[in-house]
Amino acid sequence: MLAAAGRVERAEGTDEAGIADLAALLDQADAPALVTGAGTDTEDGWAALVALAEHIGAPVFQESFGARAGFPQDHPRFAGFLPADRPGLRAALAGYDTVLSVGAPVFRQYPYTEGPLAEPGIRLAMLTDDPAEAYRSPVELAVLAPIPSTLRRMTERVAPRDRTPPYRAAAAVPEPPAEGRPMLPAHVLAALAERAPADTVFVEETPSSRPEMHRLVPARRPLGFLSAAMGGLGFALPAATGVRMARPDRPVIAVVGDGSSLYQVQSLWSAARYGTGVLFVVLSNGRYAIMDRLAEKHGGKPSWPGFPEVSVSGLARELGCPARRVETHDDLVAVLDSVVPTLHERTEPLVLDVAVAIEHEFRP
Ligand SMILES: Cc1ncc(C[n+]2csc(CCOP(=O)(O)OP(=O)(O)O)c2C)c(N)n1
Ligand SMILES: [Mg+2]
Repeated sequence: MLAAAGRVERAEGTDEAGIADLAALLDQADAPALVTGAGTDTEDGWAALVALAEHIGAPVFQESFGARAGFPQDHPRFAGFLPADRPGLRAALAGYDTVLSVGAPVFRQYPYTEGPLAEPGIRLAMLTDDPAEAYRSPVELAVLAPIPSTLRRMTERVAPRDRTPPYRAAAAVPEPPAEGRPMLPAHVLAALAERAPADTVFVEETPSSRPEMHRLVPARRPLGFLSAAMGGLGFALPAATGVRMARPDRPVIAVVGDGSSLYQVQSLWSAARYGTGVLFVVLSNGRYAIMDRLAEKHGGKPSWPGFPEVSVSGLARELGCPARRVETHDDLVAVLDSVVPTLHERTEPLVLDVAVAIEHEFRP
């Protein structure tokens, strides 16, 4: 398959031809699915995609490894995150005959695996306002146009379909760890999700527990999820600080791996210096756990050491940023109960350096 679009149509404003082509594609489908991503992450974009998904009763997947959420992840039409590998992608899309991506490339993948992105015969198309994304996506049709207005006009044109039942059950929340057992990342993420207001901006850089974060911490408002697309490290701590400065009306929580935090730890000085009340939750397992898992998968042993002696809370304090080490679930719950309700007003940042067990399985 050529890694390029078969045909690219660029709309100036919202072009009639592009709208008609996309509407026809959906009308011709027996089982359409939608995929969304960073390009739809505005108030307008979410509302317009919700309207289309409800009108045609289609599931909406979130792109893998994306920078932002394009659809409310607590909506009954939300179908979860696409897997990042091709066999996983093919399996996730196998039940559909037409897949329309809105505001996301077709498709982000990691790591590379052989074979097509979707089973042969499945029609792939996209609506995007990003020319580069359109030209490098192997779709039969890419329409370049402003996303929200195009979605609204498509929804007026496409025939409505019967609603099918919701696609996903709510995520199973883990029981707290038994007495004397270590916390897992899922315990921390569930405790955050339970307490965080719906308008929280979660900034993610937690490599081995990202799938758990996606499962347990749904984005409920536009700008509810931010990440460095494709997982380059060094983004989350300064990004969270910057977002809080730009949007002081939104609570901001960064969830960051301990290894990842070391790529950017000096930014905690800025968070303190500029009085930005971000909650930084560092999942401290003393390892580059994901790299260890990848090395094992390739039949090798990691050539990099663990770093259990490194104290991220110690580093934070030396940089002038208030910080606490958290070792037990009771302590975690107590500190979150006192801090999370203050996040709208806070001007003092806080690092929680949370001891978690190493994950021994990882499926991106
Ligand atoms: C700039 C950059 N350097 C290196 C990597 C490769 N890398 C991906 S994850 C990772 C380690 C992450 O460790 P940690 O944050 O502790 O997360 P864990 O896997 O333990 O959950 C590294 C080095 C990267 N993605 N980006
Ligand atoms: Mg780690």
